[in-house]
Amino acid sequence: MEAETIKSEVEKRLPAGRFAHVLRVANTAEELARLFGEDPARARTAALLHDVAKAMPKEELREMVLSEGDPQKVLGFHHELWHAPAGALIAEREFGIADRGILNAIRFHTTGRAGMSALEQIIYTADMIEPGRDFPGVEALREESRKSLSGGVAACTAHNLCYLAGKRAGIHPDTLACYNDSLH
Ligand code: DGI
Ligand code: FE
Ligand code: FE
Ligand code: FE
Repeated sequence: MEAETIKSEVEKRLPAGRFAHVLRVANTAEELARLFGEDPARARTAALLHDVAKAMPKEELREMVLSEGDPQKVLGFHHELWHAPAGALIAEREFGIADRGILNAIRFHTTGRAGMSALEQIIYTADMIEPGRDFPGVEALREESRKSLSGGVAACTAHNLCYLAGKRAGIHPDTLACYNDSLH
């Protein structure tokens, strides 16, 4: 599927505000890919699809995740986490994406994980630093992310962990593993 076709198919599945976020993530991901010598086209495709499942009803997301047996065990955590593995499945089954690297970038964009590939790091950070994000501290995350991919992930994952602990949210093992892995 061409990038333009993916874009218009994703647009049909998302409210306008969420689709605008997706386009900003796509531009940011392409920019980071160029900066760090990664393939901008793969970054764009992964970014366009990263939130493709975001507007699906909770019960549909649950069914989708259960269809692969919940290997990452996300269903025991907040339903905000479910759209990431569900999105990877939709990208594969409905958009015909066969590139495992792209599928994993979608799958792990919310939690991150230990040992992320460059593409996974690009999507994880682009999602946090896209120009529409305006939470306190985002400017420091932008600076770190443009210096190095691993530094960007380290800054973003530390920020996430504090944010989640601050509201007493359950921390997924991949979120924790991403943070610990970022320390060395
Ligand atoms: O889909 P987006 O809003 O663009 O961003 P996202 O998919 O990165 O994150 C969605 C939400 O998931 C965000 O509010 C942070 C939250 N989140 C990330 N890791 C964890 C988490 N929530 C819980 N409870 N536990 C986690 O480990
Ligand atoms: Fe997301
Ligand atoms: Fe994210
Ligand atoms: Fe997103």
